Amino acid sequence: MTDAPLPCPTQSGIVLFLGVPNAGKSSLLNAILGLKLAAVSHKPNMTRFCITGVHTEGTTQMILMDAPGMMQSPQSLMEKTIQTHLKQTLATVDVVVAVVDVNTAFHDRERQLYTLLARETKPVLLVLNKIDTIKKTDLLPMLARYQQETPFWKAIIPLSAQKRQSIDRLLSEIKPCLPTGPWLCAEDDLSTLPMSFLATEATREQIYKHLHDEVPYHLNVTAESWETKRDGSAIVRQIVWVDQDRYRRILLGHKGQMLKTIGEGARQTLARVLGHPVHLFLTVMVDPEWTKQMLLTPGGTAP
Ligand SMILES: Nc1nc2c(ncn2[C@@H]2O[C@H](COP(=O)(O)OP(=O)(O)OP(=O)(O)O)[C@@H](O)[C@H]2O)c(=O)[nH]1
Ligand SMILES: [Mg+2]
Repeated sequence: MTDAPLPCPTQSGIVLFLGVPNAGKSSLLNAILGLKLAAVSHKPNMTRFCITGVHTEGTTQMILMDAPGMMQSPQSLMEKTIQTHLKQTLATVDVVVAVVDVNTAFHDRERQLYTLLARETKPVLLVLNKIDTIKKTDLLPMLARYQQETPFWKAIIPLSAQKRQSIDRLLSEIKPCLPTGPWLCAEDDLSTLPMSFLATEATREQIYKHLHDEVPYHLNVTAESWETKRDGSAIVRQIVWVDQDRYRRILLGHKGQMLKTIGEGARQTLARVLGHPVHLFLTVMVDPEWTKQMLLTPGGTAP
């Protein structure tokens, strides 16, 4: 009689990407998933809620959480709420990946991150992102300085999220840190968040891309309805909330052309992620209280 082989144990866990605004956390999530799930912008504070992505490979499943950027001194009620939620999230995850832009590696605003993580008992990894922007000879002294000044990292991984360099190395360093246990999601799940919410992020990304710096911070996008047609396409309706009528006019643009451009960009992103055609309809509404509504209904659901 031969013994049947033991079933291969599965591993699964929650991995949090933490870093200051603009470090490249959302780009890293997208690079691992191989698709554009999280909104990316050159303007800081793009991400307002933790965006999750599910990466399943072999026997391992990682729930990746792309967090809002850590702020030294949050000002508004919205910023303060986001930062409190961020610290609460840190307590619930299995692994922390600190994401740092190599160009700002030892700036003051990064220090709060190192101080916070030095106290952490769970595995903490350091990603040095955007290595495509510096000379290789500048990297070695930086690595040495990290090892000397902040010796608590389980591993330091220099990579480029944008160029998708060394992403496999990061995944292989995360894997041994994950607990053994059943998967938390189905094998083909993309995210733990509803697609209707992720779709609002695609629209917000396009608004950040096309409009003047001032406007994006004065708006929110919420999901209104999502209808799947028999031919597999989706009819998606969203509302863009602004707090003043002048922002509504900027969003609409001349003869509604700006809103049309924004909608077309978001529609294309969504169609790529979903793998089927999308018809996206955007409405702009004015509500001076939209930030309060957003805090009451986090996750971007319609107020
Ligand atoms: N050159 C280069 N640029 C990158 C890389 N990764 C991200 N970026 C750029 O850095 C900017 C910020 O990227 P995001 O991914 O939005 O950064 P984030 O950390 O999620 O920012 P917040 O959500 O605001 O906290 C964008 O313009 C990205 O294209 C990289 O590896 N190389
Ligand atoms: Mg982000």
